[in-house]
Amino acid sequence: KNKRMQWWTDDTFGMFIHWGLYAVPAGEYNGKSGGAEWIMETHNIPTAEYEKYAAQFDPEKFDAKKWVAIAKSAGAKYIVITSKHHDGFSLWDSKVTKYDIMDATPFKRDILKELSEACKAAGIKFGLYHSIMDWHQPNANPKQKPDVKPDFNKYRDEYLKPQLAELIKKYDPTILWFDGEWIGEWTEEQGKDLYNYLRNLKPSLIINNRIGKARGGMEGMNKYQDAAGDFGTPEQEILKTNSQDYWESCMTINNNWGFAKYDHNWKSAQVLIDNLVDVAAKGGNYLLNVGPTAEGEIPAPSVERLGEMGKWLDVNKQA
Ligand code: FUL
Repeated sequence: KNKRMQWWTDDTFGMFIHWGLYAVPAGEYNGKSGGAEWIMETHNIPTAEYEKYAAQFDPEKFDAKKWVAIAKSAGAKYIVITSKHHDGFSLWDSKVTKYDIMDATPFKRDILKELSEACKAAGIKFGLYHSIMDWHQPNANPKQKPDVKPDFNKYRDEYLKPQLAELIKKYDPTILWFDGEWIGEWTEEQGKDLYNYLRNLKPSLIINNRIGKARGGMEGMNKYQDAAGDFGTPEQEILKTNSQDYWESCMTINNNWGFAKYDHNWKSAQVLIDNLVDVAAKGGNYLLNVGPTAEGEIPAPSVERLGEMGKWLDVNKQA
């Protein structure tokens, strides 16, 4: 087994955070419910209109220490937060765009900086989710500007890679969790190149299999050998049997990843604990998601359930 992966397998349990401009509409557009972090696509919101959410993103209650304390209370050992989701908005002060937390919002606080520092202080590992698909970059999205021919390689070389280099340099993530790899422009070869590029910048990095194209649907495990990435990514499901391959099930506590005000379908603490136990017994990791509000708070039903998981873990701790 791989030494680089040791801490990750030992840690078993992480907290996923989906946060961005989509927290502002919170699953409602023009009086219609639907979508959360996908709302731009769900309601076909024009870019210029979606961009306006940035001016409203002012999460006064955001407190990185509090979020990290919530993760700790659950017994989670690492955090993975969306540096950029499919909507293309960056939660840190990125040098290659103005579509970020410092330049486009009244908040003007570097969320990744605050959170990475709070994690470090608390002994929680810090990881980043980063979408390859980008609905905001004209070169990555053909829908963007009909008069411009998208140049995906330009997006990859002059935007995606520089952003990732910034993230590694500034926030020293332990995990990079890719997504949005299913777009036609992205290939397994590009995934391998990017993987090597990133490991070269930080050799100890752990990277999911969505950096390449090997993932078989929501089950998330590789369809072929020698695929790019270090671990499989079942989504909203748990493997039926034990696997020798590295894998991590990511799941929501309610139905959505991003905050959606209409979504009250919270799983019970018991179900969440059962899932964690099931995943751990089958040799996997469990990445459990929270979707903070536009005010900067992790919803109370999530906080409660995470706390109950932590209490259960304390009582049932294995040697
Ligand atoms: C999916 C994404 O499209 C969802 O928005 C979410 O980020 C989930 C973890 O991965 O494929």
